[in-house]
Amino acid sequence: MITAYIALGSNLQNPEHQLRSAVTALAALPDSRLQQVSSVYRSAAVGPGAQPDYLNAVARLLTTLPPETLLDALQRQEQAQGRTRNIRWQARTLDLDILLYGSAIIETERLTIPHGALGRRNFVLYPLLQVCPANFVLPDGTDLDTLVRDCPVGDLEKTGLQLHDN
Ligand code: A4P
Ligand code: MG
Repeated sequence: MITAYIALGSNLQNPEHQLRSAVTALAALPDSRLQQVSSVYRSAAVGPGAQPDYLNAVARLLTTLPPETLLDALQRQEQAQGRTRNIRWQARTLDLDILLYGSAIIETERLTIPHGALGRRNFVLYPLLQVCPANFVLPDGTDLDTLVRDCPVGDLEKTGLQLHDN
């Protein structure tokens, strides 16, 4: 089994409900076991134009699905939850990104792992820190603790919402 970390984000059509549905879908993935889901964090949207606030979380999943198969399943779930893809960074009902897939470094047309935004976004780093082992080191040798220390918490706010019985 590989340990994969999945980032969840939503800022449209009842984001809490969107994240709950996504977690239910992650728990039902074949050849996988959902182990833990972080707290839900709220923050203003990063990107152009006025948009509703986001809710974000990170899930830890054990899986034997190959990365592309996992991506297929995540994209199907985004579609099932009404995601449309037009403009980059537009508001969305659901975004599911593969942050990490074991210690793999993958650079293909469809996949960049570790995910490109991992190192610099507070709404990814803080929830990731909650669900990964202490002293976690990324595939390129960077410590997660250092990245978190160097990433201001900004307006990121931990909500009391819990998506999974960890
Ligand atoms: N892709 C490549 N690598 C991966 C990966 N590791 N996991 C490809 C998932 N997909 C990956 O994704 C576009 C393509 O990325 C996919 O077809 C896949 O083959 P997308 O989800 O359609 O596009 P996107 O999400 O609009 O683009 P991108 O660059 O992923 O956007 P971001 O960087 O995720 O930004 N503000 C707050 N507060 N919270 C947020 O969650 N999210 C965004 C989206 C902007 N602002 C935000 C938040
Ligand atoms: Mg995405």
